[in-house]
Amino acid sequence: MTDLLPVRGAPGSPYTRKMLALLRFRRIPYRYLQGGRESEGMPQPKVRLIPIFYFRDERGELTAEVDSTPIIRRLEDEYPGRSVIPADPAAAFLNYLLEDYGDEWLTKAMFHYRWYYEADIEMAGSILPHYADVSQPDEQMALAKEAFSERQISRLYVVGSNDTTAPVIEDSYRRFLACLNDHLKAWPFLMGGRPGSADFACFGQLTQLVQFDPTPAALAARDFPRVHAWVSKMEDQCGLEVGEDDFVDVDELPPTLKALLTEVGRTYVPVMLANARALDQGQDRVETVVEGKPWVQEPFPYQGKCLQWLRGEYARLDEEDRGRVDGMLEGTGCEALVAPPGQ
Ligand SMILES: N[C@@H](CCC(=O)N[C@@H](CS)C(=O)NCC(=O)O)C(=O)O
Repeated sequence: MTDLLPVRGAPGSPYTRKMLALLRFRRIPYRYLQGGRESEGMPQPKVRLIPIFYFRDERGELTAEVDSTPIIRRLEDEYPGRSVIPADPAAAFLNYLLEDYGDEWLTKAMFHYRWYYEADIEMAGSILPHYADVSQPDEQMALAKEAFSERQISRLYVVGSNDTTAPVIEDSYRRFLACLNDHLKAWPFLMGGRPGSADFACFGQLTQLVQFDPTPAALAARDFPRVHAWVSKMEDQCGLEVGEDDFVDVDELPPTLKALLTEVGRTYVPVMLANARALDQGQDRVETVVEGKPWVQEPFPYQGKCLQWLRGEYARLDEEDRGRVDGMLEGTGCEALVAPPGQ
């Protein structure tokens, strides 16, 4: 039997969709486990999140790993070819930053819309519990709907969705769609002529925002049909043939990517920095201003780590590539992410 890579996930999980589309593009043969029965006997990961990847360790035992960003880098080492990380270190930094923006900022819009508005709560609560097993009786599903919705709504605070931040999140979702729409007029992917991991990260969140949850999906279908089509096409890019030079050239950065970085600088940057400050100072509240509007949330330790990892990527660049990255970030607001402390 071919050695299929087992992956556990669910269709309503943006990170699952990120990774399945990436596996398809990379032509890595996998076995998709949906629900408990299919993954019986599999080891448990340290943190209970999906998607879960089951890799073999050096003794041939299965180990359960979560967290898509490092898993993507491991897949690059274990399965050569059709890379989603540009070979040019400066382009790889851009890709890393936009991947983190997708994973850590766009997910705020995803979680917010799903569990904030009545129509979206109703739809997600009714459908998502069926993904574990579609044959469960209706009565059981009605109970699951209640429990699942209550649990998710009670966790809105984790991503920082609340009455104060709702306008910031919603304005930024719209502006992101506009930026992506403009970029797609000239390029098939965020990273140029072939997709990078950043494309898959943004795609994953958009599978839910653009294709599932009624409030953000209606907005996208009405105003951004091009983005809607892009999301559908991204799902399976296994037929795309790619060349080494197809990633975007950061020394000739398309203005649409500069505009997207400027959008990242407006929202993700101040919130990631304020979160890191609150964590450093042991405060129990993150407070900042985004686009002239207040932002308040509880500190999010995982996103503090994300910022450290991003800074690690920057620190690893040699002097010349760091200069190229600095040139790319100049004037976007993203410089602050990697500025030396105290600046
Ligand atoms: N940083 C992780 C995030 C994964 C994540 O947040 N997964 C969500 C579903 S999309 C989850 O498992 N949440 C906990 C739960 O549903 O119980 C990654 O990139 O894989």
